[in-house]
Amino acid sequence: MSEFTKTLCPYCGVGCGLEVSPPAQPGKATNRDSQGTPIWRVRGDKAHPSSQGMVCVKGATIAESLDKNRLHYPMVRDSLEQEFRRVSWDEAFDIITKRIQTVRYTQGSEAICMYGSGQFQTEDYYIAQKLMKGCLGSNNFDANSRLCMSSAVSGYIQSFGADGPPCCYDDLELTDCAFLIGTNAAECHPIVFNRLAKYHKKNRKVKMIVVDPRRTPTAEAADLHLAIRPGTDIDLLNGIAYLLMRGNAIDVGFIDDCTSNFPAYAEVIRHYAPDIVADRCGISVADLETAARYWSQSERVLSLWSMGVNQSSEGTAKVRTIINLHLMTGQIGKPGAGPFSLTGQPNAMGGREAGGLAHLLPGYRLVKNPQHRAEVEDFWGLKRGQISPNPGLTAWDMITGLEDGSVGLLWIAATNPAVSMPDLERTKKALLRSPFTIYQDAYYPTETAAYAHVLLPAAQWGEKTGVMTNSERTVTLCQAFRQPPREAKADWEIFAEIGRRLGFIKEFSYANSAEVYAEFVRLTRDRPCEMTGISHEGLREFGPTQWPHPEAAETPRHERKRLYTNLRFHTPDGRARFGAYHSRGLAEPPDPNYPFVLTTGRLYGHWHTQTRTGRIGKIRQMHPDPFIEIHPRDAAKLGITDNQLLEVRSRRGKAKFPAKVTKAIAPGTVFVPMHWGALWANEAEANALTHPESCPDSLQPELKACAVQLVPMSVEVTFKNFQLQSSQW
Ligand SMILES: Nc1nc2c(c(=O)[nH]1)N[C@H]1C(S)=C(S)[C@@H](COP(=O)(O)OP(=O)(O)OC[C@H]3O[C@@H](n4cnc5c(=O)[nH]c(N)nc54)[C@H](O)[C@@H]3O)O[C@H]1N2
Ligand SMILES: Nc1nc2c(c(=O)[nH]1)N[C@H]1C(S)=C(S)[C@@H](COP(=O)(O)OP(=O)(O)OC[C@H]3O[C@@H](n4cnc5c(=O)[nH]c(N)nc54)[C@H](O)[C@@H]3O)O[C@H]1N2
Ligand code: SF4
Ligand SMILES: [Mo]
Repeated sequence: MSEFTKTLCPYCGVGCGLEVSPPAQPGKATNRDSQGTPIWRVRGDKAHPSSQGMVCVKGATIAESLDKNRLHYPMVRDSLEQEFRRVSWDEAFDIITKRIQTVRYTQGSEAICMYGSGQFQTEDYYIAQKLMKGCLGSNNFDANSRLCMSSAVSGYIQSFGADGPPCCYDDLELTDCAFLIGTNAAECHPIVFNRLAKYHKKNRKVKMIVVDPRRTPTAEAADLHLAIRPGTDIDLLNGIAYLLMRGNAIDVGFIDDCTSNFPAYAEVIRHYAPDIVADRCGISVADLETAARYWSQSERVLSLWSMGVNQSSEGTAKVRTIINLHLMTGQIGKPGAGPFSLTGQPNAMGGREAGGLAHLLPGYRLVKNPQHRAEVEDFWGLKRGQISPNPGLTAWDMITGLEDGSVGLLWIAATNPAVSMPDLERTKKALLRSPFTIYQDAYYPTETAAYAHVLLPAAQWGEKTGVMTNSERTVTLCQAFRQPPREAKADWEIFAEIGRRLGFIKEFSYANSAEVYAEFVRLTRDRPCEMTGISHEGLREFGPTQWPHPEAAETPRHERKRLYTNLRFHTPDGRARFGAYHSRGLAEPPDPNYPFVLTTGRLYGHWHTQTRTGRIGKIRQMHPDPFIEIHPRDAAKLGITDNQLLEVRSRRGKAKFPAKVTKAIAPGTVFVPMHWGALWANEAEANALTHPESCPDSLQPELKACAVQLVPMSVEVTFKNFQLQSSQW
C-alpha cells in the first residue's frame, strides 16, 4: 500500500494536487499543530500536471481544520427559537421525506429549492440534479456559483455556443502578453500566478497587464497597471479595440472565416476614442495606448479574469467584450493565447458539467432546450415531460421566494449564505421566514446554522472519494484518506437516501461514488465536455486527465489540451459570435449622499466565510481582523488616520471597520474583505452593504460595487476575536 493518498486541494479552482499521509509515521515525530493536536501531513504532488508540486498557504495548512468544530450528528428543531435536539439519521431522513411530500402536495414541486456549492464533488452535484430536476421535477437547484462563475458561463455560451474555458495552464508559460482583468490571482489563484510570474520574470519580452481599481499584489508584478474606476471595464476594452482597429492590428482573415456579427461590434467600438475612454476609466491616454500596443505587438495574448469581471450587473457583456478582443485579433485556439476565465471554487467547473445551475442540465445541456430535456429524461428512465422546461429559481430568487411565501422548503448544502449573499439584512430576514430549512455542512457553528430547522453533518474533504475539475478542465480523483467523524455522511449519499425514500429506489441504487461517476460520464457522450473515457479507476491508476476525454482517447494524459484549435465553435454555423455592447456602468453609482464606491474581495490566507481558515492559527495571525482600505486623500478629507474606526453605510445596511490608509486603492473607492461574518467579528459584514442587482443574462449579482457613505467614529475598535469552543455535537 502506498504511504500517501493522492488528492486535490479543496480550496480554489487552481486545483493543486496534494499527497496526504498520517500524522504518526515510523521513525518520525508525530506531526502536530500549534496546540499539539496530531494532524495529517500534506505536501504538493509533483506529478500533478496543473500544480507540479506547488501549494500555497491554504493548501499547506488545510489539515489543521479537519477536526475543529465539526458537526457530528443530525439535529432538528421545530422552530428557530428552539434548541436543536439530536436525532438518528433514520429520523432525520423520515422528517425530510415527509416534509418534501407535504410541500409537493400542498404547493407543488416548484416550492422545493436546493442551494448547493462549487465545493461539492461532481458526484454530489450529479445526484442532486437527478433528485431535484429529474425525480422531483423542480429545476430549483442553484449553487453559489451563481455569485461566482455564472457570467463566465453565459459569456462563453453566447460567444462560442458552449461553456468551457478553452485554455490550459501551460499557456501561462507560452504567452507573450498576459492580460489580467478583475483578478487578484496573486492572492486568489496563487499557483497559477506563480507559474506566470516566474515565466514573466525570466522573459523580459513578456508583458503583464493588470486591470484592477486596486494596486493588489498582482498589480505590483505588472508592467502596466490600469487602475480603472470600478465598472468601466467595457469602456476600457472597447477603447483597446478602437486602437487595434485604428492601428490595423486586427486579423481580417480570422474575422471573415471564423466569426459572425463583426459589423455590429465595429459600429459600437467607433464610439470609444482614447480621450473619452481614458476620461471615463480615470487612466491616462498614454497608458491606454500602451495596453493596445502590448496587445498588438504580441504574437500570443492570454487574458485571465475572475470576479472583478463576473460579479457585475453587466458581467456577461464584460466577458463577451474580453472575448471580442481575442476574436478580432485571432488570439484563440493556439498555445499561449485565449480568453481564460479563472474558476473560483475547486469544483465549480464540475458543477457546470453536471448541470449545477438552475438553467442547466448535465453534460453542458440547457433546461430550455427540448432535445436536451428529452435526452436526459430518457437517460434517467423518466417519462417525457418530467423535466420542467422553465429554468428554476436562482440563489437570489430563492430569497425573494421566501419573502413572498412561494418557497416551502429550502435545502442548503456546502455554502454559508448568511455571510456570502448580497444585501444580508434582507437575506437574513427572508431566512427567518423560511417554513423549513435543511442545512448540510461539515462544521458547527456557522452563521447559516442559526436559520436551520434541520442540520445534517456532511463528510468533507478527505472523508469521501469523488471527482473535481479545475479551471483548466483537469479532472482529479479526490480520494478519502480518513473516516468521516462520528455520523457524518457524503452529500451524494444523503441525497440518494432521500431519493430512495421518495420511492425512486432503482434510480438511486449505487454501491459507491465510482458507480455514480460512471453513470454521469455516460451523459456527456458527444457533448462538448465529453468525459466518457474517465473513471475513478482510470484516474487512480493513471492520474488526472483533461477533458474532452472520450472513451477511445489517443492523447497521452499529460499532453495539455486546448479547445477550438480547429477554429470551429459550438454555434450552429460553427462561427464565434462578436457581442456588441456599450458600457452601462454600475447598477448603483456613487452620488452626493453615498459618494464612495465600495468594492469587496479576498485575502491570500482566508477562504470565504472562514469555516476552515478561521480555525487555523497561522492564518488567523496573517489576517487577524477586518479592515477598510481608503486612499490617503479621502482619509485626510474625512480627518481620519490609520486604524480609526469607520462606519460604512449603504442604502441597505451598515458595518464598521478600522481604516487602513493606503495608496493601493484609488481615491473615491474603498475596499473591504468578504471574510468576516457575524461569528468572526462585530458588525464587519461586507454584505450588510452590497445589493442584489444582477446581470440580466447571467443573473449574477454585482457583489463588486455599491455606493456608500463613510462616517468616522471616535471610539477605539475592539474585535470580538472568537476562540470557538470545540463543539460537543
Ligand atoms: N485566498 C483566497 N483565494 C480564493 C478564494 C478565497 O476566498 N480566498 N476564493 C476563490 C473563489 S470562489 C473565487 S470566485 C476567486 C476570486 O478571485 P478574484 O476574482 O481574484 O478575487 P476578488 O478579491 O473577489 O476580486 C478580484 C479583484 O477584482 C477587483 N475589482 C473590483 N471591481 C472591479 C471592476 O469594476 N473592474 C475590475 N477590472 N476589477 C475590479 C478587486 O479590486 C479585486 O482585486 O478566488 C478563489 N480563490
Ligand atoms: N461581498 C462579497 N460577497 C461574496 C463574494 C465577494 O467577492 N464579495 N464572492 C461570492 C463568491 S464568488 C462565492 S464562491 C461565495 C462563497 O461563499 P460561501 O459558499 O458561502 O462560502 P464558504 O465559506 O466557502 O462556504 C462553504 C461551506 O461549505 C462547508 N463545506 C465544506 N466542504 C463541504 C462538503 O464537502 N459538504 C458540505 N455539505 N459542506 C462542506 C464549509 O464548512 C462552509 O460552511 O461568496 C460570494 N459572496
Ligand atoms: S493555489 Fe488554490 S488549489 Fe493550490 S494550494 Fe492554494 S488554495 Fe489550494
Ligand atoms: Mo467564487
